Amino acid sequence: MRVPLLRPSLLTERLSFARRSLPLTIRKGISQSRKQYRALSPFVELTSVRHPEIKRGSYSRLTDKDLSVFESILTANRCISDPTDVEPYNVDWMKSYRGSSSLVLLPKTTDEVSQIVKYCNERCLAIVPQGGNTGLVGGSVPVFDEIIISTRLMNEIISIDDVSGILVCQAGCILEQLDRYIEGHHLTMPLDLGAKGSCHIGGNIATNAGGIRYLRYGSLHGSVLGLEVVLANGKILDCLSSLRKDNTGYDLKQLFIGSEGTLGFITKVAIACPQRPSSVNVALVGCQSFADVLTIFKMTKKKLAEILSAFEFMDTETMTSVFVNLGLTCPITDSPFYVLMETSGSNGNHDEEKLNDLIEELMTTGLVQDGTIAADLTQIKYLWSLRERVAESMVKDGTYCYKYDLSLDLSVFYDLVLEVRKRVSHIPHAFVVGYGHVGDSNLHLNVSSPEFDPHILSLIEPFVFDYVASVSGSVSAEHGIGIHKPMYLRHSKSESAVSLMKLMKQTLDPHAILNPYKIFTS
Ligand code: FAD
Ligand code: 2HG
Ligand code: ZN
Repeated sequence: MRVPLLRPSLLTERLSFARRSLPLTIRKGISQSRKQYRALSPFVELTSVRHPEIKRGSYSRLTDKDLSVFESILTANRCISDPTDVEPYNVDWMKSYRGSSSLVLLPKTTDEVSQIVKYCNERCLAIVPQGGNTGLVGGSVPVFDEIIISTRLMNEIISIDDVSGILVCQAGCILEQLDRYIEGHHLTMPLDLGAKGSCHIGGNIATNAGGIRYLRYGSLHGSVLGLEVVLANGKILDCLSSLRKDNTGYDLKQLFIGSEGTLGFITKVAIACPQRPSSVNVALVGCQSFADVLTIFKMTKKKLAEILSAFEFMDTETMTSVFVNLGLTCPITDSPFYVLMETSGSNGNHDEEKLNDLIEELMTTGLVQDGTIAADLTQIKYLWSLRERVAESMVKDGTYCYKYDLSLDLSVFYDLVLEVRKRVSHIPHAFVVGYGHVGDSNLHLNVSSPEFDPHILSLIEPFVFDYVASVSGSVSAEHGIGIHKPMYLRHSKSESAVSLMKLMKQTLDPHAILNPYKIFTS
């Protein structure tokens, strides 16, 4: 059923679609049997069993004496060793990776992290830094018995400067809580992502997270001004500058941004926060083809220019996943593709006029058939939830989700989704969706199935990574390499670059105690 919610004549009225409950067309469905299967298999296989090719390094094994040293640094209640309490820290958000650590440490201060890491280095005990454990490449959980050091209690806001917009805080602050805090100062965090309610700013920096406002605020390589990092030998590296400009030699903090916990443990962060926009508009439109998505993107950039703050796309299978698995509904249905666009500015009338003009033009030219503009904050949040909750819907869809976050030239961007769909078309329960940050040329390709199936994996990998390499894309646009992609690192990095990366790793972490088995194959 097509509901023409947005017509040029209605543009200024705004629509209260949230009150409507629309009948939805469900296409290739997520069967009941799949849901039952999921309920029956909560067990997550150990990564070391699923990947027997990964061999445990020659690290020491944890002893009672080690535990008492950690207890003397932290007190006993911040050393978690009860297996039931340790278990959630051993399993990643997707429930795809599971380690067998027997100890989680919860430091509160940099000095405590420094003492712990120094001791681990001397004893050759491997460790995994962990933030909100929302990472999507298995980087935040152990493979074997690595000790987990969580930033959960390192959540102090140190300072906020109203004039410069610079925030200094500990690494364990939750992204959404930081954003709420600085809202009172008319500032906003320069990144936003679906995991904001759980992910830590230290984890965001360690993964160089992208997210939905990358288009507007750019990379953390630009907004992070300073870092404090505990190195593998326990020494504290003070690069916590809060200067916008500083050209005194090598910019060392950059090394740790996106290093996935393999070069140092981030303890404090200085980050530049932009002015919070006072006017935000969100529109969701439907169109017929991916080529139309690109034409809409071009027109949107031209028309909205400086107020454009997000441009995301979802294919119809993606929408089916959020409808079926999360019970969400949408004011527009039956479109092969959907685009969610957002404006952020300081003049409501001006921004609305620009957005309305754009939508009117998109409809007049026939590029867009259906669409809606959110009328208030509740509707803005609702429209965003259709996009931000895709990852959650795909984990609910099947027990296992094969995830890819790829940088691809827009000219070949969606072809890969079609190719993968073809490759698994004979598997009844394999469900393929394509969505993502099209404004940043970042495709999210997800395939779900009731359980981890090596056959399905063999149909997707290495095909996907080979394809990406053949068109000079990147095997990771934003989630990182983690434990999922070390053997594909060279698909996107030259041999000379990998050699220098390894040299840096050896120099900074000679005993390789920091997050072993991640990024590199050996
Ligand atoms: P964790 O998952 O705990 O750790 C991630 C990595 O960082 C690990 O390798 C870990 O060892 C390391 N690490 C963590 N803390 C530290 C530290 N203090 N020092 C050194 N290393 C550390 N990612 C995006 O880029 N864009 C998105 O839009 C996006 N959306 C998401 C939506 C959902 C629903 C989910 C579940 C995830 C999403 N992600 C996204 C992935 C994930 O949220 C990000 O990678 C996030 O930045 C990870 O933060 P975290 O605190 O959970 O880190
Ligand atoms: C997003 O943009 C995240 O929603 C998650 O990066 C993507 O789950 C995924 O594949
Ligand atoms: Zn993303």
